[in-house]
Amino acid sequence: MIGQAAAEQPALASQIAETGLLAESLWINVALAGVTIIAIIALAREVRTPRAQLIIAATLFVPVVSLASYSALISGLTVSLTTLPAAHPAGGAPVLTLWGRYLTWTISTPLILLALGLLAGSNLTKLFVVVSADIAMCVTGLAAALTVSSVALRWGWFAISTVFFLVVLYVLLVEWGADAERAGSGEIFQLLRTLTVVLWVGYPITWAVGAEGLALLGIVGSSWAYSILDIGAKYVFALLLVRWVVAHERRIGRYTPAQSPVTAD
Ligand code: RET
Repeated sequence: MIGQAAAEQPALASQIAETGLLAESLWINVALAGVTIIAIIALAREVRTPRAQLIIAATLFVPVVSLASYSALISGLTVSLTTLPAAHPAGGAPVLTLWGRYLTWTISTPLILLALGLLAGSNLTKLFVVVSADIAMCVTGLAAALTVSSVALRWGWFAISTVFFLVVLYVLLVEWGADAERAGSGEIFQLLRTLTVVLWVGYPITWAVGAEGLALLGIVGSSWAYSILDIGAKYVFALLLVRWVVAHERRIGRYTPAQSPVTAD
């Protein structure tokens, strides 16, 4: 089994390299993740306040994870040939599934939310809930992509993942907005939240219309859609956030996380 997997890896890597424009959709992210890492380090080199450093560290690991994720896809490591159920629009024959994306989102998206939550001055409870819901969203999204027993079960996983996504959206839109106003980071938080919400909604849409779902987009189209969303949701997001934190380091140092009201029991 292991021997077979090892033998498949070079074949999968060459299939990616030889499928028109697929490899390019991956390499562009390797390059941009690299540029973003260097830019963050250069921008943040003088930051000394621990809270600002923490926000920047969380943000820095977003392109770091992305670089690893895209390299794993290009290597053929986190890619499989999957035979989807016959009832699926792309069913019957083996198709390339880039499932590594869903796997690595379980690491990169919590980092994005950690940075946003710290920026908003969130309390630990909300941070815990949002990160847990987010990880659950990614893991059930991975299950949706890898389930081949029936098309209905694939969409069932998609629906479960969407419920977790709604929890994430609720905290972002309702809870953290108010926290950020109190913390004095309202303006940048609104901007990053809008960017995040608009782009993140694009991921389930891409899943639904892309190769995993209705197959209106093929493998290459789906991969480009995710890659373009990633450029905004990770690199543009990270650079905007770090630039603001560097310019407002002292204000961030004065934050105290919002406390839940203490009630006597
Ligand atoms: C899936 C399919 C199942 C339903 C939902 C999804 C949502 C995915 C999201 C991904 C965000 C990814 C980011 C990655 C950056 O590294 C799993 C596509 C709701 C919101 C921002």
